[in-house]
Amino acid sequence: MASYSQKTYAARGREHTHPLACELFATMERKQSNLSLAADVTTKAELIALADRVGPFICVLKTHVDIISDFDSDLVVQLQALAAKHDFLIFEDRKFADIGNTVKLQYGGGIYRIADWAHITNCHVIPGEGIIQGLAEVGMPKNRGLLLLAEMSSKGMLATGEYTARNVEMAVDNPFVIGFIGSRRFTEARDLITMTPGVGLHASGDALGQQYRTPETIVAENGSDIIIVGRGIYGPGKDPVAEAERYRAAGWAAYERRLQRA
Ligand code: 6AU
Repeated sequence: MASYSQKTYAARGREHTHPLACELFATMERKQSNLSLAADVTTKAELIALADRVGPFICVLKTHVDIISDFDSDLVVQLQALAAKHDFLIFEDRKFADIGNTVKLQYGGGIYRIADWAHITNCHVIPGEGIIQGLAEVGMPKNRGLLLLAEMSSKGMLATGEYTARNVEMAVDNPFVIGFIGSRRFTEARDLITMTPGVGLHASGDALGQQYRTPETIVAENGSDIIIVGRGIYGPGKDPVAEAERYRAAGWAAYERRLQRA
């Protein structure tokens, strides 16, 4: 059987069993975009302005709501309006890491009420499978999806070997999991989506251990599905609209090259 990474996003969207994954693939195809913006800005106004400008070029807006100094429920309303206006999904990069009972409370409640508005979130499986079960109890009824952090992009990261392999086993077994954060396609057991951070066309890293690879390496060679780009788009001196279109085009061209190789 051909690898899922050799099929079109459109075909994968038609065949997927998770409605959110179907929606994501359909969005990618409609917008010809496998680009997710990592919007690591620290005020409500900056986040809304950036999402509005870059929205036309992305399939997923990735947020860290706990870095927003003036977070309030109106931000969520505005982000949802922008998601509808520009046709993208929202991924809150919460990286849950506690026992099932605690993450249920963190995901569904608190100030942020993440499960009410984020289509996608992610977790570390360091506590064992209970974390996925806890998150699924809150997220499944709302048609949300979960990504497991099978690998990380930073220098010296510890998610390797057996740990990564256990992530893959847990993902295959749980219908709430739609994919991974990692650098490559991990399994053909079912169609799990890989989203890859640490993508940059120019820089090789930052002063705090981040490491960058190109869309060509990640999508065309490694078989990952979505590139996550932050400072490459909105960093100092950058024009976010021009950079977003550059990364969208580079990500999509790498996907088309991958299909040609199939
Ligand atoms: O492009 P950057 O370096 O400005 O931003 C990368 C974004 C940040 C990180 O929190 C996130 O990607 N990230 C993640 C995610 C998405 O879970 C995992 C990882 O291993 N490395 C990483 O940078 O918002």
